[in-house]
Amino acid sequence: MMSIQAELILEKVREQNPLVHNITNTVVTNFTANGLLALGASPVMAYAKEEVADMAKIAGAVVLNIGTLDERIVESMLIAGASANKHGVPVILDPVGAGATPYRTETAKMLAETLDIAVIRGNAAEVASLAGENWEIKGVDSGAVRAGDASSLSVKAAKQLNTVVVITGKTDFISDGERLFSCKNGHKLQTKVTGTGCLLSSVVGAFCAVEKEYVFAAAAAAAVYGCAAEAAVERLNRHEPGSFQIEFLNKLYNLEPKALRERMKLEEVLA
Ligand code: ATP
Ligand code: TZP
Ligand code: MG
Ligand code: MG
Repeated sequence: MMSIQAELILEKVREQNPLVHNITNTVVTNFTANGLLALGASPVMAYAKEEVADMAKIAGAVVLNIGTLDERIVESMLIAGASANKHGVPVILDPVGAGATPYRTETAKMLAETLDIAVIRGNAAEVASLAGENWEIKGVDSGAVRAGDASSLSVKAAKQLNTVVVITGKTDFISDGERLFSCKNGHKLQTKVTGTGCLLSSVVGAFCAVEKEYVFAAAAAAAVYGCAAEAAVERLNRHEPGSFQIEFLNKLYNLEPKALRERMKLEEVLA
């Protein structure tokens, strides 16, 4: 059973300060940029079709997030993704709301089929819709999910889509179709702040920029992220979303290796 060096990968992000090119949604743009900065990465948001190929080429990772889609964004995503693929830059896909409307589902599928995607990160219903299954979804939020279902779905989707898949929820599952990791870190206050899933997808991008074994990068990102959330909650006087959001950014910034070692609940499980 493999143990993942999350601490070392986090250290590399902080040292190397990778450029993460995000084509993301209008809801989470500022939170994503601040979260990546706090973590030690260098965020850039660039959408114009005239420049996305050039930006993707020099980035450490490209994150495509379909949260507030339109025709122009899709065109830019295809150009950025093709450039990233050509230059060996990992592409992360967040299929926000796939399954909720046909446009989202079809666009997410088309991106996953057209581009070489390193990691897909979504909730269970979103990933299910990419794998051709129909799970309950309301807007961008996942319906009730049983952990057993999400774990086998992550393996199935990773095989089918030939990529690493991260399904988040109370327990996160990370699989490349062969190996499967579970991560039990995190706090339910994360579900009360919009963009915590989207930011995680960009954090996965930062980790993939410094660790080429993408299944390890993605698992480490999920663990670091969940541990930062737990440590943030411990600093709150009251468990409320507004102050949690701020403390969470603080903990992405200053989560210490020792705290990570002590908290981390990341393990390999049988696929
Ligand atoms: P959704 O829209 O369904 O909330 P999302 O894209 O926002 O999906 P989440 O599944 O909420 O993404 O995951 C974001 C982060 O929150 C992950 O780090 C995940 O581990 C954590 N998380 C989500 N739900 C819980 C929970 N009930 N308890 C602990 N951590 C959670
Ligand atoms: N609507 C379109 S995108 C978006 C909303 C509310 C943000 C979703 O963010 P997350 O990270 O999936 O909670
Ligand atoms: Mg959420
Ligand atoms: Mg989401």
